[in-house]
Amino acid sequence: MLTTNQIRQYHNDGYTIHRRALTGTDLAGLREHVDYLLANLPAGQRPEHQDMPHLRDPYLFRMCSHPALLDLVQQIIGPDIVLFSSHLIAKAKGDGLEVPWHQDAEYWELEPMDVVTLWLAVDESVVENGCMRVIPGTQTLGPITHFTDEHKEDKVLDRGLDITRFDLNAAVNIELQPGDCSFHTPYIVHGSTPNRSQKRRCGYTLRFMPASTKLVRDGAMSRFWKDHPVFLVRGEDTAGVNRYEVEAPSA
Ligand SMILES: O=C(O)CCC(=O)C(=O)O
Repeated sequence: MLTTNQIRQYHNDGYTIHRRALTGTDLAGLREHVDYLLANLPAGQRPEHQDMPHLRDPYLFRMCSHPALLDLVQQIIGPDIVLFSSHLIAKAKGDGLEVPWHQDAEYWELEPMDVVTLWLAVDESVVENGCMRVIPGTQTLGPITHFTDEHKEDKVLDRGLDITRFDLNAAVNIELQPGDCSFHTPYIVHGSTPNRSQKRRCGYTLRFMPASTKLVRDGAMSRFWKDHPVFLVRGEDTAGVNRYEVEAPSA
């Protein structure tokens, strides 16, 4: 379980780290499954761009509903938990793409912007192979204007922030061992460097919102979110603001 200090850090600094969230056969199974997926990517697909894989992969969907992970998430957002999205970001050895500095909220239309990301380390993720970096406290700045990245084809995202306005000495490297996880808030400024090392760096990001957060389906980003499936993975629909899928994805 998360300690009071971890929960306080999440709210005050915008992130926290939790060790050994997934262990034993669960962790071994995830690593084996990811190895298989990455070895069998469709031709031309980069391993960083595995967006929403839980919608087509029952194994990953089950991982997104893993009781041990939901127990942690519940401590942050409460008992009614909605699986909003997920993204497998694997940076191959020697060739992994940079994730530009950004705020996740730039890509989402949620009311309120209450959502937590659980970043689960599939591989060891350290400075050498391009671990995630966060700038603590930046979540209090609210939405910041993003710019289309000049070299977006070499990046995981097409938009980024003018980072010169931030003190990069304050950035924290989120170094994790397989099975560890971090949590971050939707407005915290974060990113990661390319992976030039000889070690793959794979993380699985799981995004959860409380059932009181509404996914706006008919707003400015409706082409992305209009028909996006969301799942009540724990608790009850107490707020009635979303349309949930009734069945888990099947193979
Ligand atoms: O995996 C990374 O390096 C960045 C992940 C990220 O931007 C996120 O989980 O929101």
